[in-house]
Amino acid sequence: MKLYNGMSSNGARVMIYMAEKGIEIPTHSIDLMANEGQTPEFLKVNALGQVPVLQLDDGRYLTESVAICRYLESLHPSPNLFGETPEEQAFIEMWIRRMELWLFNVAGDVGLHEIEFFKYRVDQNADYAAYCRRTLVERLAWLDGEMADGRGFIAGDTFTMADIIGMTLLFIMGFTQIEIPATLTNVVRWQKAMLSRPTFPQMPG
Ligand SMILES: N[C@@H](CCC(=O)N[C@@H](CS)C(=O)NCC(=O)O)C(=O)O
Repeated sequence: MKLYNGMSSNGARVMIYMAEKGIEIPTHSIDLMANEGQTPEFLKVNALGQVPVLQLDDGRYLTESVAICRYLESLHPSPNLFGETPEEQAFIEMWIRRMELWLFNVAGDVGLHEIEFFKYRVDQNADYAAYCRRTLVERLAWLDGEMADGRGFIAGDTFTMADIIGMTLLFIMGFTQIEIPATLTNVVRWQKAMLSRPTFPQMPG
């Protein structure tokens, strides 16, 4: 297997996942800041020009960070990060989707619509970016209510893939300088725990 990866929030999901599991895979680094994702050579790997991509031993290219982690989980089931029982798996899946679709994507859109580098990726819209900033804080307040039962992690009492999505959410919030309001004490407690994990990605530079 070979991993194509680069410094990015979605790429970080796979890096954190592998570090948490102690998995090592030869990695081909793609310099996204130098637009290496758009070279004809890399577009043959992923026509969307995005990382991460896992090349399987039969040559096929598997994209999508969560699909890659799920595949690695089936090869390396322990420690378990996607749940064991049908109920654990279903609730972790629920939280993976909530963290990604409800929180991470809106935070990602702040970056896409505000950061100069992305101006060739989307038609940047400052009003939409401001809406995403407000919406993210409202949704973090929702998450705080969900976590008011005192759980240590997003999906319950153990660290799972849903926390990894959350770590990459915190990572992009660092880039876009969005702070969690101190009143959201449950989310702040979880944030502190995530930031202190040795696998939390370092900001570049
Ligand atoms: N849904 C995909 C998203 C992948 C994605 O958006 N990757 C971004 C980095 S976070 C990328 O490679 N962008 C390349 C570019 O904009 O040049 C996943 O979860 O892997």
